Amino acid sequence: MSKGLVDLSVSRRVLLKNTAATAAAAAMPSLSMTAAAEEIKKLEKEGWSKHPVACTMCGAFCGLLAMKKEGAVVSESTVRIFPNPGHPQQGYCGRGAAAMWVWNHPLRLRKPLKRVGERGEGKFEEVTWDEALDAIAAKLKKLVEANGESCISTTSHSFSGFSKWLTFPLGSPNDIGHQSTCNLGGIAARDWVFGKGFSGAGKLEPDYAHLRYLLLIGRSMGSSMGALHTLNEARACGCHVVAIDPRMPDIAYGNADWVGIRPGTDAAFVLGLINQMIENKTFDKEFLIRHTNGAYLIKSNGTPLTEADFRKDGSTSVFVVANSAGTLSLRSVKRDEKGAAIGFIEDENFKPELEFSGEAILANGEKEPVRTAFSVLKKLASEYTPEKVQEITGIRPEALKGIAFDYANNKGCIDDGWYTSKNGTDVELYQLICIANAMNGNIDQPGGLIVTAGAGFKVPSVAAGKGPNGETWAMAKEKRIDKIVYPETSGTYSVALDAAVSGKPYPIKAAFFVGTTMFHRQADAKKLAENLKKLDLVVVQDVLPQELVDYADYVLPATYFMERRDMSGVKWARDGSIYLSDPQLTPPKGCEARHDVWILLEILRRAYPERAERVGYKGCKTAEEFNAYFGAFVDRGYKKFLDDCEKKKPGSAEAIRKSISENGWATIKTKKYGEYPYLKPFGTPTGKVEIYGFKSFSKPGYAQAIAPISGYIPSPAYTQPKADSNEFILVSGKNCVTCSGLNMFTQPTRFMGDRTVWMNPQDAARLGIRNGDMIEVEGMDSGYKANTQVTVTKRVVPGAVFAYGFSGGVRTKTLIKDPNYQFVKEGINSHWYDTGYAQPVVGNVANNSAVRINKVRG
Ligand SMILES: Nc1nc2c(c(=O)[nH]1)N[C@H]1C(S)=C(S)[C@@H](COP(=O)(O)OP(=O)(O)OC[C@H]3O[C@@H](n4cnc5c(=O)[nH]c(N)nc54)[C@H](O)[C@@H]3O)O[C@H]1N2
Ligand SMILES: Nc1nc2c(c(=O)[nH]1)N[C@H]1C(S)=C(S)[C@@H](COP(=O)(O)OP(=O)(O)OC[C@H]3O[C@@H](n4cnc5c(=O)[nH]c(N)nc54)[C@H](O)[C@@H]3O)O[C@H]1N2
Ligand code: SF4
Ligand SMILES: [Mo]
Repeated sequence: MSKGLVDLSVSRRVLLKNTAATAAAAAMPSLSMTAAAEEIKKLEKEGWSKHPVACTMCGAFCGLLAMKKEGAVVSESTVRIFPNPGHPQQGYCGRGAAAMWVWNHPLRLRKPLKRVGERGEGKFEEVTWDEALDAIAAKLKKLVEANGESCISTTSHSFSGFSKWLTFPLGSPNDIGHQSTCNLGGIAARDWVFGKGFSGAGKLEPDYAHLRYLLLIGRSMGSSMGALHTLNEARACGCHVVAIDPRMPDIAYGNADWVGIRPGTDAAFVLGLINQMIENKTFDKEFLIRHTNGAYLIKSNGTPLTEADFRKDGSTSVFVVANSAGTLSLRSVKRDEKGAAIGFIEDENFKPELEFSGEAILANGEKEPVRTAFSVLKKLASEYTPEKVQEITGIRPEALKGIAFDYANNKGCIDDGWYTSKNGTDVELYQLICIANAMNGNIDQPGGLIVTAGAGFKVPSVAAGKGPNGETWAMAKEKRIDKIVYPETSGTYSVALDAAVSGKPYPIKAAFFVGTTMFHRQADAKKLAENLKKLDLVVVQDVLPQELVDYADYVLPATYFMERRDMSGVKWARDGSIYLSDPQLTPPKGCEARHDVWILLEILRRAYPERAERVGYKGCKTAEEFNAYFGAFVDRGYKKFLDDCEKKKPGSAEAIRKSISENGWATIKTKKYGEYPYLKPFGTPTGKVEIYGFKSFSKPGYAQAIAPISGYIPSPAYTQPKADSNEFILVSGKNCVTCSGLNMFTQPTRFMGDRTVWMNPQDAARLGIRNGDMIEVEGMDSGYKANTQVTVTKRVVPGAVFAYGFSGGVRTKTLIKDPNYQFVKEGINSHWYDTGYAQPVVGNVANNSAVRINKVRG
């Protein structure tokens, strides 16, 4: 052990002691927002009413509080937005604060529109709801009759809870989410390391409130306000934050460090970090032996040694470890009669060797060289010396060593990421990040990467073949289309778009876009436009005239979160909590916006009344009638939830009801640390944290696509730029004031938004470019050219340029006439340049791209 490094056997004891302190910390109120709380109180005294809101200005569902001046005309000054004090995911960023700038926005979609020109031309005429809904329903019916239900698709960003109300009762499996452009890289990585049930959004999270040291690798934090607020509690107690990013994220304006990295090279950095931990013996050896598959034996072909290898009737789910004497012991997951993992079958007294290598005698008598999974990791990591890491990433050896020291010494955590659709190598990267967390032994421990507690709150809803009132029906026989191409995806909508052109694996004819920009979401804007033109029916439900509307046959004005009631589990919180969103606003005068689900169910009812009845829907004329129909599900879910809570703990229902009515949220279940995988198995084949992913061997072709563990792979998604030339990697990301599909249209964004491209002074000097110059951004792979302004700043590393996503570059043709809103057309959209490359098997896409920066003369 090197001098000065912590002895982990000691730190484990310290950690245990810390658990008591942690419980106390959990009971403490979160960072006080005194000024806001006082202002809220003052307004209440003056007769303003409180309305808790789950914000979807960016789709993170943070807790806000809308204060409404009762009796006054609704406007930005009579409905004021605050953080909801004490909320487990307390929001309030520049975007959330701008929520009321959307409500009566001059560009707000107010009436149903019917396309009168070509797709993409943006020529529309206003029609009535009946005209629009009847025409869409008739077309839908025709398409279903000719092609079957599966030709109808829906997609969304934050509203898949809505979009599925068309596809599922219709019988189509094709409600396909946005994940391939967002968090799919991270989901798949967690699937590989922690397994099914532990990979979805919010299930595994850094224990933000109790972190001692946080490493952010391609995670800006400032864009996810609720988590940042919680993290700030830990920062106030001394948690140090380091961001590894090609551009300096806002969080580094405070006491956090920024370490610049060449885009797409992060795997080399993480392997270098793991290598340092192994060389300095600062990794948690005990944790690796007991709670990961590090000691499990691997054969020469890379597959795990199982009982089936040396016993004819042996199982392939029973794995093998060896001790230093070469004695073998078997390990497997204990399952109940339904197959659910409930524990481990292993000899606890057996001491496996973490670095064993030797020969196993197989059932057929042959000798097979074996070594442990950890040995494979160690060998791979050993190639990533600090000097090698510098060569690949540009990070200085001292910086790597310092981070490795602090990370181990503080038992830190590496954020497992959110937006993870960058370079087409994201699954492997986030897999390594999960493994590096295991190296620190801080899984499900205070201040580590934890399994969050769920509240268990469910509202009766629609699923494939199942209605909210217990109805059942047969779905179309086809599998969800993206799952055919990418079996491990949780949503790759580009497959549906491609099928509109190719008819493969089967034809898609109609697309319903329920709250998603598409042009700012989806890589390869050119292909998107072409695909949209090939569909037989395109319907867009939105609040504002995104570029996508120009391709719609019908544009339907939807209400937004400030105008509807909703109740659900708090998304990004350690403790299981529920929220009520209760803003009580109606659309402004002259705006005929309707609830997204009403729109979808009306279309279904007009085409197939009996299928709408599958979800108990017989038609609602007014918004009130619909709110009664849809709200009844929430009420039923809430009542059942309260009844269940009361049964489990008498008196709890009243406490929850009180908390919900006073605060808009209630915490139901407190997180218990140290459960996974100590007492309960993860969802992996071994039930352990898999530092070597056995999932790679679960299906043919998987291991070729996603190896059990990978080294640095240069991005296959774009042409690698030449060094010291005018070629760059274009990266994007978000910030805490602007840049989201809704927010990009608001007046605050006009003045605070950054629609420029950032370039390092070193590159700018070489190219003769000055701050504020106009430059031409030319796609090296796409060929697309557009001009924009440049910001010359040290906040981006040499060789990379940065532009915010959802920040300008809107090309809507006719619906944006107001001179005050021309600013949304400024700047670039990074999807003009990326290639749409998706990783095989998983289907996550890469949004980074390669561009040439040309100086504009004149
Ligand atoms: N402003 C804003 N905030 C949002 C949203 C929004 O639309 N707008 N949406 C919400 C959603 S849907 C999500 S998923 C979360 C995302 O929340 P985060 O994941 O925290 O935020 P991003 O800004 O997307 O972070 C991506 C970071 O990766 C960096 N990056 C790009 N390429 C590379 C690379 O190759 N290597 C490394 N190391 N870094 C790289 C970018 O510079 C950026 O700082 O934000 C939520 N908050
Ligand atoms: N270059 C680049 N690309 C990215 C990212 C990036 O950082 N950089 N981020 C990626 C990520 S993480 C994600 S999640 C995706 C997100 O991509 P999008 O799905 O486009 O996400 P949003 O910004 O949430 O867009 C929401 C849309 O819904 C509309 N809307 C808002 N509320 C409602 C409502 O209640 N009903 C209806 N019908 N419409 C509504 C808004 O006006 C807006 O058009 O983009 C991905 N693409
Ligand atoms: S991060 Fe901001 S915009 Fe996004 S949900 Fe939270 S408060 Fe709203
Ligand atoms: Mo996202």
